[in-house]
Amino acid sequence: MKQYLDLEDINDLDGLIQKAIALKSNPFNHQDLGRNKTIGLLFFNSSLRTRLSTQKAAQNLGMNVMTLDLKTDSWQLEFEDGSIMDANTAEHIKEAAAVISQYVDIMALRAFPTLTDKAQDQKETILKSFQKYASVPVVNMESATAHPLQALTDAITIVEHSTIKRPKVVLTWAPHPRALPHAVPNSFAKAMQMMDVDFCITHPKGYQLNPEITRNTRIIYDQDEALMNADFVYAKNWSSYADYGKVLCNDQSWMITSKKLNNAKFMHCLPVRRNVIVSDQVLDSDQSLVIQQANNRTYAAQAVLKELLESM
Ligand code: AN0
Ligand code: CP
Repeated sequence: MKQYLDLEDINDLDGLIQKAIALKSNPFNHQDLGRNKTIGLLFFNSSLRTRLSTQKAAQNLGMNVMTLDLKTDSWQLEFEDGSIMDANTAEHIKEAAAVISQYVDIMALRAFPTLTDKAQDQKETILKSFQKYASVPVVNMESATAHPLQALTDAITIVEHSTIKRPKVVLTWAPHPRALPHAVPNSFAKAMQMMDVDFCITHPKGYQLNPEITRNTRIIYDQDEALMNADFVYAKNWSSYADYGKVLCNDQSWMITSKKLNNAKFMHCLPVRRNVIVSDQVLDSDQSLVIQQANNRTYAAQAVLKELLESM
């Protein structure tokens, strides 16, 4: 593996899932692989899980870790080519990415979408600019349109907890007071399309995800119908894609309750708003996998970093 920008960078998803599960049993088996190698974790946005689990994954492989909060601790970056930089931006991505590449062997980046400029978000301007001007592999820690470390985690969790060969997996939209990105549902949908699962998506009208991503997936507008006989229910809020970045409805009847979940397992990437996205009763029950999911973030990241280190 030369980079991890999206699910397409994975050659063999089933193989990578098995490698992650093996690392979970023996996390310190490859301590020499990362010796004298450094990863730089670069954040434009907040994070709890991604920051700590990626650091832990790198440390398990013997790597050194440096973290930079680009929003608060560094210079404001310019991404436009040929720009006359006489306003707020102090440093161009050309220098920034080239300089950081001299300090690190792998660069990992978190950069959320604007949710106002659809064209810029869809082009992945920030992630792609780092990749263009960096001379080291780049890892996506959630970009404008994708969260592939989360999706790999979710795939691992489903494999670990499946009791049948081809489980039914439902991605359901759930209400949230603020406009949220499409990255998590996009990447989850892509991962499920790569796996042998019975997958469908349910959301209110107006919340269709990018049709290029969901084109082969069943969309069911009736949540109760979609949830019927589900083995895994993955809840997530996202803002409208068609009416870009807008919150069109906040219908509380879409919140996941014990009655809706029935016998399925509950999944969410976290952070989750209790009693908005999902009821306390579900989150506090044995049917919730959210804590196990968050644990798997370490082994998903470790599997990816191991592949990158082995390709150097
Ligand atoms: C982010 C999102 O929805 O993409 C990060 C999730 C991992 N969530 C929030 O901003 C609450
Ligand atoms: N799931 C996830 O990416 O969480 P953080 O935003 O806390 O990193």
